[in-house]
This record gives sequence, structure tokens and C-alpha cells, in this order.
Amino acid sequence: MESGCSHYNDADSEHSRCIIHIDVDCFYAQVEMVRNPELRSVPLGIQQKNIVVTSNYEARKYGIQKCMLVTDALKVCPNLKLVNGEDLHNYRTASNKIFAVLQCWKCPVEKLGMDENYIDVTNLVQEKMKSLNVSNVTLSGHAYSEPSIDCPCGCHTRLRVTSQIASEMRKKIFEDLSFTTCAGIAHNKLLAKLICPQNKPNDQTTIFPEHGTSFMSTLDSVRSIPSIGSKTTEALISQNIVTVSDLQEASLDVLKKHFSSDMAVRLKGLSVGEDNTPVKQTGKPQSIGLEDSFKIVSVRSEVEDKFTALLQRLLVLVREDGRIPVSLRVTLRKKDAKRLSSHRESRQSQISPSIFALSNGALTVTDAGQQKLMNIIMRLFNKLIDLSKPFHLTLVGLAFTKFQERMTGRGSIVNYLMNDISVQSVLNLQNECDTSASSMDYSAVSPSSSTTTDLSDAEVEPSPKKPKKVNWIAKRRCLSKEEVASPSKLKVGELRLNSKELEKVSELRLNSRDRSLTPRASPAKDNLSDTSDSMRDCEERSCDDCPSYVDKEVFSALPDNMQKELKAMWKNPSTSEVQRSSPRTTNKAKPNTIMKYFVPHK
Ligand code: DGT
Ligand code: MG
Repeated sequence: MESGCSHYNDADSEHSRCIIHIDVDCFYAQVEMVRNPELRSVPLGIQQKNIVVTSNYEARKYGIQKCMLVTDALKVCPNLKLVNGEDLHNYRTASNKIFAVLQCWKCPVEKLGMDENYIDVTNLVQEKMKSLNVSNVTLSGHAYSEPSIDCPCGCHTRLRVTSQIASEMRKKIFEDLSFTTCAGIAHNKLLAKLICPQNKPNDQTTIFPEHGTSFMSTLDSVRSIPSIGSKTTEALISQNIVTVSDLQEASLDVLKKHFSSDMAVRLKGLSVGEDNTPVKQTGKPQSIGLEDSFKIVSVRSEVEDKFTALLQRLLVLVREDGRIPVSLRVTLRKKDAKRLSSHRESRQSQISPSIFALSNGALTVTDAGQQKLMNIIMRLFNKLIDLSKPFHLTLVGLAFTKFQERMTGRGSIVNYLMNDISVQSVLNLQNECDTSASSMDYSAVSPSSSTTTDLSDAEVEPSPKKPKKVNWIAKRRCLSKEEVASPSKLKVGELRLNSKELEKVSELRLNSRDRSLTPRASPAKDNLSDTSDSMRDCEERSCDDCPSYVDKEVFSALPDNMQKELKAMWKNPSTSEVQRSSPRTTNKAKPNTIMKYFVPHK
């Protein structure tokens, strides 16, 4: 049977893929219940502002629903215990732990919001089937509907194996972290996600490809399809296409009149449960940011207070992330009193990595470092605001927008040279935006809201799927077109001891040197960046022979000629420029370089 499948490609129509979607039950409520087990036996609601954003299943018995007003919730359940859920720290931590557990299967895992993940286990299933008696494989959990005849491609068996893996994953999440979850199993992401809540809480459901069309026709609104956003829904409704059945019946020609040809075809495909979008491995966000919105602030000192508070919170997030930021962006939303409108403006500055220190693998910032960051922030603020005139702000935002890569690997020379760095993978992230909220809405979304993991004042971050979450989706979306909205790419760098690592040692140093050598752009051309801070910081750093991240004791223990060679690399920008512009895949050690100590001579 397996050999019969080997010719299948990834096209959805061939049902060759094995996808699991896992959603944590009443996520915020479970996090609170794990922290305080006494809450398990009482009806529990999680409150943000005056809304109950979720509740445990005990509370749901009383009719508590998501996003109910607190007053209404207390009417239906006067005993409802309310816990404030505006600080997302614990939810984020739990979310990362669940993601980490799922990584253990070594399959692509794509995070969607905080409590959902897709896992593509196709290869693992192929592998398992080699050692299985395929006629004996049973389904774990529920089937949406039992298949009538076997599909010749063998997908039924593969999905049964997938259901076993889903069960193992859920068990492990429960054993390690005490969270119960639901899973959906299908040959594509769309069906896996939509079938997931069929038997909740704490259970799983598999849907076989042949039931895709009939299952989709049970969905009331086209908006239930995750990749159909509110604008597309409106456009469809304007054509009297309200339910998924309506979409199934709509003619392609009619759809093509209102949407692009590609989109019309995609909509038709979705309506019958077809979806060939891949599971994209999630990496760390490209930027980490926070925003604080308010009615109005018109005094500089108040702005400074807001930024000070934001910076404190932002530093906690950066510490959790572990990467060293090298760029900081300040955003303001200015209110134009005359035009009764508001608009956003941002400016960013490079920052010196030396502001951050690594101690026992953890990122720290001294008080002086924080003061430096505040100086940079207020300098950017002064550039955005003409203080000789009155100003009115309704939002301030801060984001770290670029990060230094940390070269690691057990055998890496960089590891020996760096102070106190814990060993971890090298992640080179290329995703431009959070991809979880991709949607087929064709309306343009303000680019100013696109590239950070911005969280609002209350840090409200719902899971990205239901109609109520449209604003959140719009806020987090990068671009409206689906194909550009999911560019998450993660590259795991090689952890071999090769010349790339040595280049990196010099690059880390030279990145800052180059900046300090770059003449400052004129204000007119320098709309979005400011190099002055990095210039100052780099000047401070350049007094020493070797970079600040180097453990001098270890460095001094290296042989003389090795020391010389490293120093030469740190000192010589032109050499580095060549290295950086040349393809970085050259692994061969040049003769008479430091590499001769590491690369065996043939
Ligand atoms: P479930 O999956 O039905 O058992 O329940 P939850 O609570 O896990 O719901 P889900 O998966 O839709 O969302 C995950 C978390 O996201 C949820 O615990 C609270 C938060 N959340 C969901 N919807 C909203 C919303 O509309 N607004 C806000 N602020 N947070 C939300
Ligand atoms: Mg959930």
C-alpha cells in the first residue's frame, strides 16, 4: 500500500499529506487552573476589561460564552469566579511550552495564535508505516464519519496512523504540562482545523477526504472558513452567498466577476474542503513590540512616563525571547485636532548590542543600559514631534525590530569566546510578519500595523479564528493576499565548525564597525532610521582589542597566531566586507587561516 502512495505529490487532491491540528481547551482558564488547582472545581471566567474572554467548561455549563460582558456572565452564573487575564505573560509562556513539546516529533509545527498548532506528520507516518502491519491500524478517537470503501491512495490508513500520533502528542502535552487539548486529523490544514472542535473538550476527531464536501456543507457561514476574512464574507454575502453550501453551488464564472480568477478557484476549493497550503515551521517573531493607547497625551513628561513603563514590559519580553536586539522603533499615533483624524508615524534607530549583557545565558540590561535606551527613545520622539507646537497623541509604541544572531553549536569557536552563552540552535528568521492571521481578504491593511508582534495596552491576544477576532486579525496581518501573508521561513543554520563561524566572529564585530563608519544620512533621507546612537555606542566599544562578547581569559589561552588571526578579522573591515558580500556557503578553509587548526588536512 505504501509503495502505491510513493508516487503521490503534495497536491491536495491526492490526499497524500497527514496534518494534525491541536487546540488547547479553554486555554487561559486552563493556565489559571494549572497555576491554582482550586479553580478546577469552580466555574471560572477570565476577565479582560469588562469582558469574559473565555471560561472553563464548568462555567460553560451555566451558559457562559466567550466574550460575554462580565455583567451578563454574572447574571447567568452568580458564583462565577473571575480572574484577571490582561497580563498575557503566563499564557505566552504556556503557549511556548506547548510548542516546544510538539517540536519533539521533529516534524514541521506551525503556531497559530496562542493555543493552536498545526503539525505536518506526513514523513513520520510514512516512516511508521514501514514497520506496521497496515491492516491492523486502528483509529484513535472519533471519526467524523466512517469511510465506506477504501481510498486507493491509502489515505485512510495514513490518517489512522496520524490519529495515533495525535493521541501521543496530546498525551505528552497533558503529562508534561497538565493541559487537555483537542485535535483534528485530516489530509489538509483546513479540514484538520475545522474538524478539531467536533468532540471537545479533551478528545480528537479524524475526517477522511471523501467527507470533505459533506462536512463543509454543514458550516453555516462562509466566515467559518479560516482563510475567509470579513471583507471577503461581505463581498460574498452581497452576491447572496451566505453559507458554505451556497458557495459550493455558486458558479465559478459568477465568482470570477467579483474576485480574481485565482481567488475564485481557491474559494470554490475551500468550499469543498480543499486546501493545499503547507504547514510552515514557526520561528521567532521578526520584531517584538508593545503599544499603549489612551485618550490623549499632550505633555512630554507624560509621554516619557508612558515610554518608561512600556520599556520595562518590553524588556521582559525580550528577555524571554533571548535574542539580542540591535534596532529599536518608536511609534506615535498623532491626533490632528483640526481634521479630527489620526495617523501613525514611526522612527527607528540602531542600538548597540553592548547595551545588553548575557549572564548565565540570560539577557540582562543594567540601569545604565535602560537609561541609554530611554535616551534613544526620547531622541526619536523629539524627531517625530515638533515640541515648539502643541501635540496630541493617542498611542505610543515601542518595538525591537532586528536581532543579532547568536552563533552557537557545541563545537563552535564562538561558544568558547562568548561569555556565558547557553547552547541553542542558530535561527535565521525571515518571516516578515505573524503568519497566523493570514486571510483571503483583499482589502489593503495599513502597513504600519503589520510588522511587529504588537500587543495592545491590555495585551489582548485572542486566538485568530472567529468572527469576533476580525480586528485582531487585521491588526496582526501583514498583507491581505494569502500568498504573501504566510512567508514564514525558518532556517536552521549549520552547527559545524567551519569558516562561516569564524566569519561570524568578525561579522559580529564588524557590523557595529561598519555602522560607525557610515556617515550619517541627512535628515531628509533619514526618515526612518537614525544611526547616531549606534555611532556613539560603537565608539564606546572600540577602545578594546576584542569585542565585548569575548571571554578574554579564553581568548588569551588561544595560541598566538590564532589570536592574531582573530584580531585581524575583527579589525579589518574590508576583509569582512568581501566575506559578507560573497556567498556565505564557502565551507572550505583557506590555507594559512585559523581553520587549519580545525579542518583535518587531506
Ligand atoms: P476552547 O478552545 O473552545 O476550549 O476555548 P479557548 O478558551 O481555548 O478558546 P480559543 O481556542 O478560541 O482561544 C484561545 C484563548 O484566546 C482563549 O482562552 C482566550 C483568548 N481569546 C479567545 N477569543 C478571544 C477574544 O475574542 N478576545 C480576547 N481578548 N481573547 C480571546
Ligand atoms: Mg482553545
